[in-house]
Amino acid sequence: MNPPPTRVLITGFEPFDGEDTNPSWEAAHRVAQQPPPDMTVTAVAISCVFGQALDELRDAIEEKSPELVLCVGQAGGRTDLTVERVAINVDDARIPDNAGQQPVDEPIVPGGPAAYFSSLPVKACVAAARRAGVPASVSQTAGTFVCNHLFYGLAHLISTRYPGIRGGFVHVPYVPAQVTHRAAPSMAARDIATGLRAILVAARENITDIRETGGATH
Ligand code: PCA
Repeated sequence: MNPPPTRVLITGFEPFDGEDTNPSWEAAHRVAQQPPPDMTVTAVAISCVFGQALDELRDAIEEKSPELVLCVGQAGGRTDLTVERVAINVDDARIPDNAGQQPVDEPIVPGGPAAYFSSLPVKACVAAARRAGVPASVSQTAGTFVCNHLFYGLAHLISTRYPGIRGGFVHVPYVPAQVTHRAAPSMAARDIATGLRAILVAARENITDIRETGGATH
């Protein structure tokens, strides 16, 4: 008998910073509609609001009992899918969130660890996206806005309440419709979704990471 399908929660964000769309949600939605083989994927849209984003994530985890969680966010200006290595315990917002909050140098979890590493095999995820024909790389920083906030909150939940879950974060470029009037890199939502599917499969199949360079000199 086949094992039951892997339960996956994928999240994307609502638009922020005056944009009409958020590629992370466009792609997450596509992955849920056409999941990889042997996975059931639920997509949840997360508010771009400090605090509230974590409440929504916790509710979704409680409701869906996922085994794998992949949170996705827009990183406008990046050229490829970037699998985040580390989440840090600080909110430092360059722009207000969608509720007008703009925290500066505040801990996400007071007294919590300075940082958490992704519990996904980041190198294997990058390699899998590349094999699927989608540009990807490791990122050493998820920033200090709501995406890092959500990633840190996810890692803290896993560490303190859900040790059986593995989860991580991927930043994605703009979609073409967002850059028709400016010189910035973009990637079609269909291609982003293809990369995310490959990342999910790699995350399920690789409990330990592969050894491959993915570092940066700066
Ligand atoms: N990107 C922002 C927050 C929401 C999103 O999609 C970030 O990188 O923090």
